[in-house]
Amino acid sequence: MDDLKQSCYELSLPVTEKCNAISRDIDRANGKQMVQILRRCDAEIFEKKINNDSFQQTLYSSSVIQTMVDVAKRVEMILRDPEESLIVLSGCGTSGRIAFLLVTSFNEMLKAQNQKQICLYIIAGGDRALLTSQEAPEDDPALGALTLDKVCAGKKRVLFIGISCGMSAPFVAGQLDFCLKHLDVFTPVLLGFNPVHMARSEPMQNCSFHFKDVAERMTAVQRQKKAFVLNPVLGAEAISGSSRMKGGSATKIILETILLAGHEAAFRGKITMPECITARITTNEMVYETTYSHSDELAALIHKAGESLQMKAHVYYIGWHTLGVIGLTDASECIPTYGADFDDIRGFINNGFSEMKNKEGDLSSLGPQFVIGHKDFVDTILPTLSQNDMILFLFSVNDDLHEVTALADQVRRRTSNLHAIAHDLEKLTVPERVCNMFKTVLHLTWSFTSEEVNSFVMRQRWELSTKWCLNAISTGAHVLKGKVYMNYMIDLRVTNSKLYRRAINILQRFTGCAKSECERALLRAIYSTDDLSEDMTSADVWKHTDAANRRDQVVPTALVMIQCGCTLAEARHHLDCHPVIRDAVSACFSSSKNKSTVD
Ligand code: S6P
Repeated sequence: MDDLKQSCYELSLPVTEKCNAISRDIDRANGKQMVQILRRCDAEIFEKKINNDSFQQTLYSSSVIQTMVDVAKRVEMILRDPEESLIVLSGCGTSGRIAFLLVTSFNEMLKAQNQKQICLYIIAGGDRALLTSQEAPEDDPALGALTLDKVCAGKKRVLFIGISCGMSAPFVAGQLDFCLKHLDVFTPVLLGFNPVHMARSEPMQNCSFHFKDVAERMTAVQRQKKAFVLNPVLGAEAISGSSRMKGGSATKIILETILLAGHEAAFRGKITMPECITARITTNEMVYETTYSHSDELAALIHKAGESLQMKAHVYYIGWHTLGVIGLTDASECIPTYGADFDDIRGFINNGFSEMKNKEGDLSSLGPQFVIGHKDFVDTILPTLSQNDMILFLFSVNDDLHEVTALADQVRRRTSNLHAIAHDLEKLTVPERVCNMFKTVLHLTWSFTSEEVNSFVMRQRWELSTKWCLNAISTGAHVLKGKVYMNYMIDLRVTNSKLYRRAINILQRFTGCAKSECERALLRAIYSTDDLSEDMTSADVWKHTDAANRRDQVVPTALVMIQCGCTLAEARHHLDCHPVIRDAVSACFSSSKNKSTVD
């Protein structure tokens, strides 16, 4: 694509789908360079201006901080008068998983103080989506509204926070629309990371409105403080569209800040001021600094995980308490993001589901993806563990270190490929004999005020830091495996309408062809034919994504077909000859370049 065409094309994309110039060459980077690239991309979360554009509001913008203050005041109101009230956090994929983590932690905090647990999470696809990829329910606005209606039945006051990083999920749009129709009960909040005019404007399943419509209606109602849109811009993701990274981190930072501020106001009489919100964000910025200051160890862990995946072996995260949840979340995201198998990167948590405290309880009967306890790891994985498998322990000094050492001991009897991310405190460090059990230890020592020690705040920072590390490790490992071309995950699974659009965008981006041509090639790959029937071309997106769910490599196949002007069979043959996607795409571009030179 020539430069002008390319920049017009980029401009047309919402920020969350754009290609980040910082990570453009991430596919050629080694572990150390990758850490630096990710560090710079994550720094954008806290930047005052993105791309020197002073019109875009960012996390520290006064308008964003003020909206956070306003929403925190709603939290305070509900905490002061919890009878018949609820705070609901809802989202799809990673956004739903972060909602789950925040809600369970916040409820724990309320319980510890003998307060009513008034927080609830909704994740599209139900609790199974906490551990596996359930992308299709994301497309259903009616399901979103229905689920919300059900959980709020009989409530008089509900603060609803709908999270959609890309401001695109129909499931969340349906819920916000429902709230807007019942403003007597609901105060809706939209959390996302695009300007409102970039919210998605495609039609939704059986629906008369689209996401952008809802976002605009929300903005209009915001003037009367009956609804709130929280949408700072964070810059593009390091892997284009992968909102589990910056989007997920910023969701955690923003909502924890709001919930805690509301809590402090309700129970400690601390009036929520913009300065307290800003100070909390700055603390998270320090977590970012501290985490990335361990770049050598992080690079070593990326390298190790990459080696394991390259050898078709596995990476296992063994986490304690909420660090276990962070591990499970990161692992489950590799399935939709990188088309990974569920056991390529897998997470385990102490005490399994009883530690998760999810709504639907023990899901282990649903299949091997739902087997998540340390004991399950010992029973099912440990006996077959090989030296190529990487094991990564995630714990803090507050966890049961006897348990940590006992399990590490068991693992060491089978492999030395054992590493750890360990958090401790200046005044309470993880003993050296524990650290010595691991080959690489990313050892983070934190300084907390005496008020913060043993508080939820401390745990939240460890979680965020661990999230940054694991995102870097799993992203880096898949890049090293050759799953990424430039900073695009080309071999994405086209399992919902957002991913269908992204697939067409990627094809346009790399071939420079018209949208219609790219869509035809994509459909040929999805329906596995060179001759598309009328039925196929006229079907709606949901039919396409349903069919695409059962096919492998649809986007690479379409790309090769367009680029080389070849048949489906020829394209598949080309991909079979190059098992590494990055090499397949490079080879296809160089062969088509040579061909056009000869022509
Ligand atoms: C993204 C992740 C997805 C998203 C989900 C919701 O890295 O794989 O599961 O979280 O699609 O996206 P959004 O934009 O509505 O938060």
